[in-house]
Amino acid sequence: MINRRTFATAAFAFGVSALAFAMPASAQTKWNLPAAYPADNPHSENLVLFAKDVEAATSGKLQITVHPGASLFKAPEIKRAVQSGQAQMGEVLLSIHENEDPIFGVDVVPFLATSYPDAMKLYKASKAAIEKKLDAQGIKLLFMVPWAPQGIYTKKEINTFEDLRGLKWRSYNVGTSRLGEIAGMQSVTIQAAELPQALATGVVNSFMSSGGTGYDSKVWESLTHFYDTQAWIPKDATFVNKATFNALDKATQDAILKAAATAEERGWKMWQEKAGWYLDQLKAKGMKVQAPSAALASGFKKAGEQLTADWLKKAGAEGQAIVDAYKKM
Ligand code: PCA
Repeated sequence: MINRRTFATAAFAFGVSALAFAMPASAQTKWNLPAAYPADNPHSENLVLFAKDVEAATSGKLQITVHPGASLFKAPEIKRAVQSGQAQMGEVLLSIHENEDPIFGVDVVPFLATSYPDAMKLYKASKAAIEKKLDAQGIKLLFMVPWAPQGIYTKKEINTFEDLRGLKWRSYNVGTSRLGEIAGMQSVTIQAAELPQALATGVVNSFMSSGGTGYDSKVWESLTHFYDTQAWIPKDATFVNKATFNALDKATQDAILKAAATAEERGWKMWQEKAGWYLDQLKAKGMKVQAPSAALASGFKKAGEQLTADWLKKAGAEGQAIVDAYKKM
């Protein structure tokens, strides 16, 4: 005999599935895209344009809401949220996941690719491997967009690598935290969304990043110097849950892939155009923006060699093959 409760549950389930079947083919699908960086950062602006392109190409059938500033998920949680289907799409710096797989940190190997043309070559040399790793995690890579070359922010003049010793250093991935260790700094991992507060409260007094994140964090309110070391150009990845993507009809899949290709091209352009502007803004706010001294540059190069050796050891033959392919390009 069916008791009341079972019956009610079954009736409810039937009601829901009947409703699902009754949905017209033109029904809207709404997706969330948690993103890690502020709304007025080029990464987020590019994602909003991407979402608009998808919406237009699907005649409004697929609506993607971008949640910038790590407002829906914190930066280190975005990838897992997409992997587990809590969010359909996501965007974050890929190298914050280097601890899962060294290949995710290929673009933060120091001084390997420090100009945009070289960063693009390295991307081409590494893309297939990155796609494969993400695919094995149930994630489909859509596109990758760079930041600007990374430099060092401090609150005092730094003339040699040794001058960094003892500073309270903010790191954002394996490489920056290892760099802090090598330089004898007190390193603490803080993602960009929490950086303004960490600076304001004096939890950190130095970090490595782009002009973009310095600007986003109003760095001039706490720090005074920026050394343009151009150590590497890290990239953000935008990705989608693989099963969710595969369940879409072909036309919608194609619309996403086309918008992704457009967003990738646009994102690279946006950053190349804005990288210099960010440094000008830092100067306008009174910061000393300068090239590193020869002694700082050479000390930094040496630390970079150590980081490169660390990475090659972890990344093994697969990492070496990417570096070799890149160098041949
Ligand atoms: N900004 C991000 C990652 C690299 C960058 O330029 C950050 O500092 O967290």
